Amino acid sequence: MTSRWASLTAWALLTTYVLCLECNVAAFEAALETLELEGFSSLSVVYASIILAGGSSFDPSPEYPINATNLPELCAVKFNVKSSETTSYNWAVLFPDRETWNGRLMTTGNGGFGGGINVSLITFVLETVTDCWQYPDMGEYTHYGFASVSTDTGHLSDIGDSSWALNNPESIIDWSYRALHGSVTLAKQIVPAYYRNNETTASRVEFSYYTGCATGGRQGLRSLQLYPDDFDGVLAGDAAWQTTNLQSWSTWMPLQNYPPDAPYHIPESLFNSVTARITSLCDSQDGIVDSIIQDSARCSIDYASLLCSCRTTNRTACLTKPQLATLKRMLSPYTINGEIIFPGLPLGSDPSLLASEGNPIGYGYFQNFLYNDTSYNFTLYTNDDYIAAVTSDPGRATAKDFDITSFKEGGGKILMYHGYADPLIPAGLSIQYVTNTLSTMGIDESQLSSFLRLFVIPGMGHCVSNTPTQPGAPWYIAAASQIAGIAGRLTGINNITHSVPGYMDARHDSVMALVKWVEKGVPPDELVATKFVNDTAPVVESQRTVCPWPKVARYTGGDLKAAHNWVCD
Ligand SMILES: *[C@@H]1O[C@H](CO)[C@@H](O)[C@H](O)[C@H]1NC(C)=O
Ligand SMILES: *[C@@H]1O[C@H](CO)[C@@H](O)[C@H](O)[C@H]1NC(C)=O
Ligand SMILES: *[C@@H]1O[C@H](CO)[C@@H](O)[C@H](O)[C@H]1NC(C)=O
Ligand SMILES: *[C@@H]1O[C@H](CO)[C@@H](O)[C@H](O)[C@H]1NC(C)=O
Ligand SMILES: *[C@@H]1O[C@H](CO)[C@@H](O)[C@H](O)[C@H]1NC(C)=O
Ligand SMILES: *[C@@H]1O[C@H](CO)[C@@H](O)[C@H](O)[C@H]1NC(C)=O
Ligand SMILES: *[C@@H]1O[C@H](CO)[C@@H](O)[C@H](O)[C@H]1NC(C)=O
Ligand SMILES: *[C@@H]1O[C@H](CO)[C@@H](O)[C@H](O)[C@H]1NC(C)=O
Ligand SMILES: [Ca+2]
Repeated sequence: MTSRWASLTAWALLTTYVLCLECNVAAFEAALETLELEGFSSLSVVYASIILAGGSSFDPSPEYPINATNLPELCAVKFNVKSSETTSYNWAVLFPDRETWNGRLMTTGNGGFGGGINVSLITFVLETVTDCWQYPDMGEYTHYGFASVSTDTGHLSDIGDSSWALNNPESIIDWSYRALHGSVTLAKQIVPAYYRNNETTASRVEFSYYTGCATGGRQGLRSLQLYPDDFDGVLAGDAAWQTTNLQSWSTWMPLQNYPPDAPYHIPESLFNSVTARITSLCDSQDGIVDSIIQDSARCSIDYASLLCSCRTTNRTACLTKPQLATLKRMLSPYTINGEIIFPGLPLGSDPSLLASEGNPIGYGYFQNFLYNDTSYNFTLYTNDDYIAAVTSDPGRATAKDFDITSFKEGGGKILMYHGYADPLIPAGLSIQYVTNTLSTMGIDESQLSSFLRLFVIPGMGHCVSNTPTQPGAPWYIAAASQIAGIAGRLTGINNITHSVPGYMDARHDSVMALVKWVEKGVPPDELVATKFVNDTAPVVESQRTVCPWPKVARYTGGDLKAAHNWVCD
């Protein structure tokens, strides 16, 4: 009773005295005093500042490696929350100005083991994987009118770097779910306080959304399992939801191709050219020769045709018998005693990134999350390590509480998508999430679900591009991190800010599709993926309808590059 009174008094005081929250540290500190923020013993304001229209980058603590640019006028605030005796996390909000705010919250996630409200570029082997564009992504969402939120999940690191987790179970919990949940819980109270004025005393966040890819996808799915009230809608891409099994498989993969002088070893360039050959074998099986594999699951190849023979003149795209066995293992599910532990990479995905000795994303988990032993590496991996991972599941990171009845009954919607040629997380993992969820909840899988839909996007790689061997594949749906792939951010070519330039609607923009589903009850029966010329907006090269699993887009004739010539079957 007392605390309820205190709370009511606090709200009244806030209404009376904090008529219009200024964008500075002192004002936010004063506002926090008046809010009753139970369970947040130590919460401080790190930074608060106005950014003028057209402005960029704002976080000096530490300076952010790539700036969010072309921002609308907004107030940028960063907070720090103590999460245990030994740990804390940072989180930030970008508040668009009062006239622009759409009444909604958009929270964005992270990538890999990354933290630091950081953009991370991870370079291993010869390829660069971009992931976790928090500040640029947060900036993007303010252009829609969202107040946008993200957290560093309690540490600074690149996506391949898990050294922060060593001997540090509290930080693992922050990374798993605690920092995200805390950030959203606080944002739901602080955001309305910021926008309140003397005419509107009761404004609140009307809808709360989430978008993230890879680890970001896991964060979204885990969050709605543990905290069904945090979000009304979740957009989860290439979701790394099955942490224990994914990390085991990611450690097992390079071991299959090790050591480099073994007869069964496949060098990276050979993986690339063999993937190109497999792609051309599958391409026509969907009826259209367009360098895009429309449905890998329905492609079958004669592996023997990849073997080098005495008649093979081009030795750069054929395999020896032992190499062929390696390739087959990598594209098949990982099994232990006949039980499927993890789906294989679909035909058309290039295993070389994971097959590399330089791949840190698997064994780092065993070093730092599981064993506190930095001498562990992938060459030591055995199936017992998988058992150990599943038994302890550090931080309860694995999103395996499939019964999400309370999220569903609260009206929550989940829009998943997955690159069919993602080389780091097989598309089958998202399919498995859907089938596990629907079967756990007793929902007929043959029906398109009323609250959970998955779009598998042909030819798309990991989160932000098509795979190089399917160069024309339309992949862009304005989902998490994707703007980086079309906006010339790395080169500064143009000033694209958000959504699908020229096509800002719920058919082309997955964020808008999710909002429409949640708020209007209209589910996405199809989306349109876009490919821009040189992956630089706004000139469109082609567009294609993508469909909710298990439907697949079928060509009906006419211009291959026009979405209306593809229908969901
Ligand atoms: C980001 O912006 C800040 C402030 O304008 C500037 O000092 C910094 O050099 C920029 N960083 C990059 C990577 O462009
Ligand atoms: C971003 O990640 C890099 C690489 O791990 C790290 O050195 C840097 O401190 C991080 N920056 C921020 C702002 O988090
Ligand atoms: C790793 O270190 C932490 C902190 O010292 C400890 O709580 C945890 O039990 C350790 N894990 C193992 C497997 O030794
Ligand atoms: C608050 O009310 C006063 C008097 O009605 C008005 O002049 C002022 O603009 C209002 N302030 C805000 C922030 O709405
Ligand atoms: C051999 O195959 C590779 C990979 O498919 C291809 O790039 C290359 O052009 C081929 N070389 C010749 C001489 O055909
Ligand atoms: C892996 O660890 C073993 C045992 O510590 C060591 O002998 C080996 O050189 C390491 N291999 C790699 C590739 O790091
Ligand atoms: C964005 O770029 C376009 C074309 O380069 C230019 O016309 C426009 O003025 C730019 N807008 C801003 C806000 O810089
Ligand atoms: C695409 O890139 C090529 C080669 O760099 C260039 O010649 C062409 O003008 C670009 N097209 C567009 C639409 O930007
Ligand atoms: Ca095709």
